[in-house]
Amino acid sequence: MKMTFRWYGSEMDPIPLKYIRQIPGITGVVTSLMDLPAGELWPLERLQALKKEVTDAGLELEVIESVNVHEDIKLGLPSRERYIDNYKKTIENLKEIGIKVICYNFMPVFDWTRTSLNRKLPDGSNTMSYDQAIIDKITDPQKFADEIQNQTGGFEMAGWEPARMAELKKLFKAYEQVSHEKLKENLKYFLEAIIPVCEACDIKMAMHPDDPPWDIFGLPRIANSKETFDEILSLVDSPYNSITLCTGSLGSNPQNCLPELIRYFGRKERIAFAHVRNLKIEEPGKFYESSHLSSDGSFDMYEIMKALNEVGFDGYVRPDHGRMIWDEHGRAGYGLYDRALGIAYLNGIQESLQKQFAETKK
Ligand code: DNO
Repeated sequence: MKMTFRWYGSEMDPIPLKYIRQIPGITGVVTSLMDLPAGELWPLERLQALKKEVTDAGLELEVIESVNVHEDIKLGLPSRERYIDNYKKTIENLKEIGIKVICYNFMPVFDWTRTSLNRKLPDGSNTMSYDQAIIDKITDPQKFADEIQNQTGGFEMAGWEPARMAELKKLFKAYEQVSHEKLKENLKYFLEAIIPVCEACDIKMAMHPDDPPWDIFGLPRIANSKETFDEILSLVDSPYNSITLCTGSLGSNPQNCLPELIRYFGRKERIAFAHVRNLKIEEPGKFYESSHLSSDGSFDMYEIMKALNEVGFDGYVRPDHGRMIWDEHGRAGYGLYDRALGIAYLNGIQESLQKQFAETKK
């Protein structure tokens, strides 16, 4: 497996590539052109410049997170054709710079959602948290979105693009016509159009699960369990239609057994990318993002890494949401320090697992 780190680009991320290069075991970064609204064609010249910047820093660039899907595609509007066309051309351009995996999601309106970006933990660190009871009381999603954006410390939330956030009312109205079934049909339509291009370009689409893994604000969500992902993979049965196995997203529903999901989809060779992080479930529907350490959260990180090794996972992995520690000022969940600690910890588990596997083979 290749250990990577999410980076938002030199304009949008306070962490310089040279710092990332110094994290032990790192091979590359996962990034995107964050300033481009969903649905735009990604110009080849910009991608070439990005590639050069990353490789000049001694890092690889093989994964994009994310090429966001325009809402009209998810809504199944006639205007989707234009955006699908742009998506296909973007895939072709990404091939030119050696991209192997595109992480994306199909969540209506909101990407990942938290109810606080600044919850103080007893050790003095700050973290993000989620409480369904707070969401259930919200009558004005626009007000909620504004409040969350006020907590970002001046950074744009990934996946909460300003263009999308400015249209919340209109989008909520439009989704009144979209059931879970309809959303699935719209995903099938999208995948049927783009997967042949991915096959030709040798780029895997890796769908990110819903975060949290259930419906919110009455909007339909369709990617959050073994059954739903089984269905998604069968919509277009190609190895290029694959999964980003995000432990934090899937695992916040305790009914999702993470090692089991990894074994199940890993054996089918349909996991292209893994986001490995921990969180602490406080009660059903309520959790906060802990450090990566097993004993700090609700997941057994050893078992997660073991399952990845057992299925011979050779894709990309990255640590995920870190806490804000050591007075760092950065993007919620995406500071340098705690994610680097996460990598060091995952590397430690990985080294011991590999030695154990080698021993048993002797
Ligand atoms: C949050 C991220 C998501 C993810 C997208 C993929 O921290 O994991 O924003 O990048 O859902 O499209």
